[in-house]
Amino acid sequence: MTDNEILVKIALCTERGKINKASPYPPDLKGEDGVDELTETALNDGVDPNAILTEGFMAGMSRVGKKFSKNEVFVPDLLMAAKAMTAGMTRLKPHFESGAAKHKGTFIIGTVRGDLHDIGKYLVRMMIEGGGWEVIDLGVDAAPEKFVDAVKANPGCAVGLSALLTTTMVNMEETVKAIKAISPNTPVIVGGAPLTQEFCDKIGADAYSADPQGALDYLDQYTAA
Ligand code: B1M
Repeated sequence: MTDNEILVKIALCTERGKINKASPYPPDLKGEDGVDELTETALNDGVDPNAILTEGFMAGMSRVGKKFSKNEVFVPDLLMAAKAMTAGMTRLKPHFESGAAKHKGTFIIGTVRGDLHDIGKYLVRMMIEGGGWEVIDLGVDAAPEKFVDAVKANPGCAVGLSALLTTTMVNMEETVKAIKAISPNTPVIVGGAPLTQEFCDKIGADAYSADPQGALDYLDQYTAA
């Protein structure tokens, strides 16, 4: 296989959620190599780790993310793509640590104080990781101080807040204010089922996104500006 052929295959397997050879999903790719084996082969063949990230994982995640935004695929499809990408990322990680592959920047994400929902946050995290960002996940029920400490430790980062409850979305305001008080230029993106653009504007966040792809698009525009 040429470098280009293997990258096209990695992108396809990421998009389709084909984790490894043993994985029975999706049925039409049963018995074929998945992202795990293809990434190992690519690295052994000397394919540039940055190309594996951008032309493999990012290309696949971008396609599935756009389809999800248009309701052409659903949460399980996104979860499988995220799992497949995670398998490949595990193989690529040592190359990031050695400096052979570069991140676009650091994104800190968490579900706000009082809120234990983390499935949506996980999808946003995976999409943004697949978009070439280093992601620090503060987990669920994350207090404003936790975000503030993470922002202090990662100058130049961007932040994402998730909330699923009408009773916890109000905790976003306090978190946004705490972040802006120590770092006014840190972009803060908010999302979660009960949120609206109007609420985002009201609490002084920089962007609202209804889905993971929108959050990634905002981050990419922000870094390009
Ligand atoms: Co909860 N829950 N829950 N729950 N739960 C909801 C949210 C609810 C709508 C159910 C209902 O009543 N119909 C309701 C909220 C009502 C409201 O506030 N208006 C509710 C409630 C009331 C509660 C409890 C209070 C119930 C109780 O104990 N009485 C309790 C609260 C616990 C707490 O958080 N303190 C509770 C508990 C739970 C479980 C623990 C059982 C479980 C969470 C498990 C987990 O996450 N590990 C749970 C679940 C699973 C749900 C539902 C069924 C599904 C949520 C989900 O994962 N959706 C939900 C009802 C429903 O939505 N049908 C419900 C799938 C996920 C992919 O979507 O999270 O919206 P979502 O994320 C989307 C977008 O919103 C966006 O991208 C994602 C992908 O498209 N997005 C972002 C999310 N974050 C983003 C950030 C961004 C950008 C986009 O930028 C940073």
